[in-house]
Formats: sequence, structure tokens, C-alpha cells
Amino acid sequence: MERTFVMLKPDAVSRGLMGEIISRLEKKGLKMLAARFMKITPDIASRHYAEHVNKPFYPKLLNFITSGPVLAMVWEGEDAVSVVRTVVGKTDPKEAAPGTIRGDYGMIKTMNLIHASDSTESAEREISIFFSPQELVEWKRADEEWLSF
Ligand code: FUP
Repeated sequence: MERTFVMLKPDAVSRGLMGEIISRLEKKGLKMLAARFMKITPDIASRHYAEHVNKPFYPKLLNFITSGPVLAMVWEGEDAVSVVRTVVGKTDPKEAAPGTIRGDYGMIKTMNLIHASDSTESAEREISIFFSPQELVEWKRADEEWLSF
């Protein structure tokens, strides 16, 4: 069983898309283990986006990601990292396939609605920035036997 870090960005929150996006992850068969509605500080942003802090687009990304509340979450499921990346779609919503979250709801690369970890190592690192181990809730979905082998 794999865990991944997912964050609904300020555009998803402001545009009233939180429920829609959570619903897609739930219906896919993933299980939420933790969630926090919060505002990101510049310090958290620079830790989360450590690989991007020196990129030319970072100031714009920082300004956007700290502009309003986000919903930080941990989701679990078989191959959760790659499954969620597939559901999320390509980084640039203009190129993301229809049926994906970014493909269906986004227009702008910076404002691409949702973050999802790109590897199990990133997932572990990102989860630890936002949650302590005790905040991850262990529970069973009623349909769990239909969603993993
Ligand atoms: P992703 O893993 O799909 O979220 O994409 P990246 O890790 O490559 O980029 C992280 C975030 O930086 C993206 F969600 C959007 C932003 N970004 C830009 O604004 N411009 C770029 O050219 C690349 C990324």
C-alpha cells in the first residue's frame, strides 16, 4: 500500500472545486488518511518546492501558493503515487488530457489546481513537511476488498 501527498491549491479552493476533486479521488478508490485546511507560509513553500526555489518561475509560484488557503492531504491506495498523478494530469493544464483534473478544470500552468507527489520518496518527504505520523488516521473503507489485492 502506498501513500501520496496531495494539495489542493488556492485556485481550486477559491473556485469551489475542492469537493469535486476530493470526490474524484474517493471514487477512484483511494483513501484519505489526513487533511488540513491552511495557509502556506513562504518557509513551508520553499521546503515543499525545494527543487524549484532557484527556477525563474518560483517567485510567481510562491506568490500564488501563499495567496490563499490550500487543502493539504495524504491519500493511500495501491500504487497511489502513480495513480494520483494519472488522475491529476500533465503539469500544464492546456496540455493535460480531458478526464484528468488539470485537463478538465485548468488553463494556466502556475494555477494548475492540485499538487501530487511524483515518487514515493517525494511523498514521504512532502508528507513529513505537513503532517506528523500521529496525524495519519488508520481506518478501513467499507469497499476496501474491491480496491486492492
Ligand atoms: P508537477 O509535478 O506536475 O506539479 O510539476 P512540477 O513539479 O514540474 O512543477 C511544480 C509547480 O510549479 C507546478 F505545479 C506549476 C509550477 N510551474 C510553473 O509555474 N512553471 C513551470 O514552467 C513549471 C512549473
